[in-house]
Amino acid sequence: MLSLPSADQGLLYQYQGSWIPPFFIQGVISCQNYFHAHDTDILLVTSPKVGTTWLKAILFSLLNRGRYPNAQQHPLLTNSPHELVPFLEMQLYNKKQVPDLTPFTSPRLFSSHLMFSLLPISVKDSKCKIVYLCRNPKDTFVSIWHFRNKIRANLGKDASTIEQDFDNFSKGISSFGSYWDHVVSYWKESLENPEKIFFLKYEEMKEQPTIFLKRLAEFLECPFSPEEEVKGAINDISRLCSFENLSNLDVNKSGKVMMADKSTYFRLGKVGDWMNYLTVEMSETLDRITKEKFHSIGLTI
Ligand code: PAP
Repeated sequence: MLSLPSADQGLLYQYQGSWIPPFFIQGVISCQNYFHAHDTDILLVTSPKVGTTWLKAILFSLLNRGRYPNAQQHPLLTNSPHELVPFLEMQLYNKKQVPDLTPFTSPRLFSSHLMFSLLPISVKDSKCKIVYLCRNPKDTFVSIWHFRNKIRANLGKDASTIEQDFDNFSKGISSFGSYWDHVVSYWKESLENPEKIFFLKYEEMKEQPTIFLKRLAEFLECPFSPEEEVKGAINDISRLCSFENLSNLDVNKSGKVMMADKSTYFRLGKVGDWMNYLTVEMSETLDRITKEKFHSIGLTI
């Protein structure tokens, strides 16, 4: 690993064209070597801080809706979404080179922060479906900055200024990124292979959760029946997984998951908080890069 180029004071290493935190590199390599996707698997892919925790809760609820008719006994009331839908490279394959996946029943639901080019070959070769979530780069960056400062505080380190972190992010140096290459890699694949990759935007999901929940269920081949719709099943899932509900559950207020306090995965959950943090110049820089990277391929965020 020491031979890999590093950045951000050794907090990121360049591996196969992506920036990976050193404590997850072994997990990335093991998952690339040993994870065998099933045709029925579902993989949620995101770059960090775009709403992964939210989509994990939504996908788990959607796929298991027949199993938990009693809302009082729903697993999300007693488990973090990250415990119910683990990351391949940061949780399962980071703990063990070949983890036991037998407890996961079909359809198995996992998640990953890996860029498309870094995914295990079997994910691409199988009929396994991918749900990709992206978020506008400004809110994503602000969320990353807050999260990293929480982690720094836990480690007894000084907070870093927004300017320091902005410089790296805008140069493409961010966990599992660059942010833009990550989004572009899945956007292009989703255009070529819409049956395999469903491309979702945080902002759209936030504005019309029930519409996108319905589309997600259709993509995953478990559409809501007319009876379910009448009973309000879509709204029930939307409410269960809302920021207000999940962030107020005791299970998400204490304890740790993936080295961070569970509460740090729930900060504000809003669109447009970047306006409270970025200067005009920073905002213009991100707009310019985003335009350069996204507009020619028809992607607007
Ligand atoms: P991860 O990549 O480390 O798993 P992720 O869940 O993607 O983190 O990002 C956390 C962001 O999602 C936070 O955004 P913020 O800092 O701008 O507030 C968090 O608040 C937001 N988030 C978590 N749960 C929800 C939810 N249920 N609805 C909307 N946003 C949410």
